[in-house]
Amino acid sequence: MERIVGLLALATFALEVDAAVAQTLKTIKERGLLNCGVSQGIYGFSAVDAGGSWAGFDVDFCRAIAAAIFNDAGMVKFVPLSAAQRFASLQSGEIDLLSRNSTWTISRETELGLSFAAVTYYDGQGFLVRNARNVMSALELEGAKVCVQEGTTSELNLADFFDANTMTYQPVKLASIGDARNAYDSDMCDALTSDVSQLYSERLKLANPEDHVVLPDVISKEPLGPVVRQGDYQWFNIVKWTHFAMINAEELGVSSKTIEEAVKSKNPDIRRLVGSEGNYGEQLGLTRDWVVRTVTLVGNYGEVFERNLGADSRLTIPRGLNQLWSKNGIQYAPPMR
Ligand SMILES: N[C@@H](CCC(=O)N[C@@H](CS)C(=O)NCC(=O)O)C(=O)O
Repeated sequence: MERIVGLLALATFALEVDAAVAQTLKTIKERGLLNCGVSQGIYGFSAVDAGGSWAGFDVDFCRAIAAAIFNDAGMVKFVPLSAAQRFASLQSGEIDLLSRNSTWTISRETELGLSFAAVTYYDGQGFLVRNARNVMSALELEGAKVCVQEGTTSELNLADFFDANTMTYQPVKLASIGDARNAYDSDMCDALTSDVSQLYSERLKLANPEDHVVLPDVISKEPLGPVVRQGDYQWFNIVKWTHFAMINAEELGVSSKTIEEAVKSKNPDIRRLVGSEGNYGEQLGLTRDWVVRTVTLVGNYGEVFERNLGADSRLTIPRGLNQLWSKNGIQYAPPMR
């Protein structure tokens, strides 16, 4: 008996703890808006388009979460953040979610009290240089002045790369991506370093993009993904499983164009994904049809990739590592059952 009482007490305690920490979703619902931190302007990831709306891969991830919660992908307040501001903004509660080309590293979890929920984009660091410099590899950058943004993994990897290859360099550290690009464009630096995807995007903004090339060297692993505060497992799961649901949707051929058939499908994997079977959405604190909402209003992973970064965009970045595991990439989602 004592044991049962003990267990009940433990269960009640667990529920109380759950209720105490599972506040993020509740706060967002009460506010009627998701506060989502994005970068200040990286074409393809998060930038304000000609019509004045935020657009991009990271922006669409915020919208996917808003769609799952509100059945309205527009219920997002985008908060543009520099590299140096981004984690403090999440820690202080100014934003609910950080979706801003941020690299998953151990110290960002152990020192900052944050958790990366998924890897939405597998990237690596590279260098952008002028064609006129006539170099084929980053190993030829001895003595170069390199523009880099402060407070990033790029700054740290840059130092490691030159050290490891016993080469000298001069870092030129800038606070914003705009400053870094302008410094490079006005010849203050011989090279600009950042995540390769961002270099492609920055290249488009230079005065003469065709005069610049992204070198083939990739000097680091940059797994980029959404970040939340530690302690709220419900919110962590919503963010993580929204990404997984978008991957699973692509794998199962469920897209914004096929969602109506998917809802009527007899395939058990699709039935569980769209909520015709099982109750995973409600278990997350959402609705049974949360994935239908996300896929209808924003798309599956492949649609979001192609629209913002791939074949349907100005960047035309190949899927590469971000292809599904079943097509030789490494994007892989656990099953939904
Ligand atoms: N993935 C790296 C780099 C991320 C980063 O902030 N890169 C810069 C350089 S392109 C950037 O995105 N800046 C955009 C901004 O400041 O809005 C990290 O997490 O530290």
